[in-house]
Amino acid sequence: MTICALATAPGGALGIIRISGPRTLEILSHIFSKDLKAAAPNTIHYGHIVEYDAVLQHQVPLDEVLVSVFRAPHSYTGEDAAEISCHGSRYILNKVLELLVKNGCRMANPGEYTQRAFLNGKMDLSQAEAVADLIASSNKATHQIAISQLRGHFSSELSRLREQLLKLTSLLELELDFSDHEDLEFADRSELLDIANKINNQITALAHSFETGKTLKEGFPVAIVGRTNVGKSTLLNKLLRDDRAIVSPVHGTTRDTIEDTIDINGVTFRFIDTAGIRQTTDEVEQIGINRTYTAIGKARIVLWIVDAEPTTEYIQEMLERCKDKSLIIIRNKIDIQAMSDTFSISNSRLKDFPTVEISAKQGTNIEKLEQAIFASANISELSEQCIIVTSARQYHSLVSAHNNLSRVLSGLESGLSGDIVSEDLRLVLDDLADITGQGRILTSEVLENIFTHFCVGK
Ligand SMILES: Nc1nc2c(ncn2[C@@H]2O[C@H](COP(=O)(O)OP(=O)(O)OP(=O)(O)O)[C@@H](O)[C@H]2O)c(=O)[nH]1
Ligand SMILES: [Mg+2]
Repeated sequence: MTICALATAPGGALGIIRISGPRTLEILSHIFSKDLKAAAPNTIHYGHIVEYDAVLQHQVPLDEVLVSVFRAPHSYTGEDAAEISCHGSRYILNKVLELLVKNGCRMANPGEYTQRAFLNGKMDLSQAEAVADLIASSNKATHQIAISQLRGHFSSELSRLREQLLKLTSLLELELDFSDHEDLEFADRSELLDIANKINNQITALAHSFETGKTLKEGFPVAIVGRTNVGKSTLLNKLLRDDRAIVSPVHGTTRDTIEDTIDINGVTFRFIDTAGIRQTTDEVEQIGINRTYTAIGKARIVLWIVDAEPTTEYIQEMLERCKDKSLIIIRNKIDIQAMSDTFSISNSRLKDFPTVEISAKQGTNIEKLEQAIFASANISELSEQCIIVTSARQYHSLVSAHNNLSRVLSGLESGLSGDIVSEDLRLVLDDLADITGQGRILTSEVLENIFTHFCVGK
């Protein structure tokens, strides 16, 4: 079936309509001023989209366009395909789509072009998912991950793992083949264990990268916490360069959490301003403070703001709450008060945390703070080759591979017979194959799940 869709967002100066399928050029020829049926691959044709006017009884031009022609298999989908660059008028674009449908096209489903590209072997499933990530990428980090996956770095890593698994399988088979010959030694199981362990480590590392991938997509959560009136909301506004939260000298101004994102060095951080921590009998304020604790729980990085030396009990409480977080201590309001220099020294428990002195109000040292936040996120420079798993589907396959491989490992350790271990090994291979979709029969449900998240036209 030949499909068509608008590939660009409405409202621009130009609009691009994509067509793909065996009848592309024939259908186009009905509505274009030139016959394109014999058009050469990778050529661009200038002309008019025309429609028949029943009153005038002849064809009238609808728009002046450029048509790019691609021939199978050298197109995005692997089929005959074309792109019409029209003027961006909603009327024109709808009309062209209407004409295409009238002449035999069907409107494409979300992601249908990419789905066809996958089915025609132009890319594997992990690359197809990277296409959606690339379109959705909003910062340097997520762009880098998507482009790396699209270029097949993840796929090659998976095929390396597959090779090692096949090696393991053949060593096990060797063991089986010779097990009847009592005078021959079995394949050395410690060597097999060694290989299996290495594969398992690589799979685990890939599965772990999902957490980072998710965080990079959604933004690193950074909670801004401290006592009332220390300048948390002022700092949030400064970081966002926007008057987002109410600032006032009244203690307990912020009741609810307020959050928004900014990019630092191409990575998105999500800042969460919270209610100030203090003893209170106000019921609503207490709910707000409980939310502050929840925000700390969810954060990766905590900015703890102080405008005076904190008490021992307060330090104890905060360190307890921020146990597994990256903690940055911020001394605010340096414009009005030089805090006692002994503050970080006298409290030896705070000595090892990065400390930044700022004036949130005047914007002093905000950039220094941003760099401290970036450093705390501990994102090693994302290289061009970096592999970070961003799809939940891929993550689940990796977890399943890890579980099956764990059974292989314990089977090898406990001296289980080779054919039983091989069974589990086969499951690991299947799990990895699920990620790329290669050599697997995928149900239409699986495919639909992947491609419905795409936009129409991609
Ligand atoms: N001089 C000076 N004043 C500041 C600075 N930062 C904040 N303030 C003032 O301190 C007061 C409290 O600021 P907020 O940002 O509302 O403090 P908060 O921590 O959000 O307070 P709560 O929401 O009540 O917990 C306001 O009057 C701010 O103008 C600073 O760096 N220097
Ligand atoms: Mg506030």
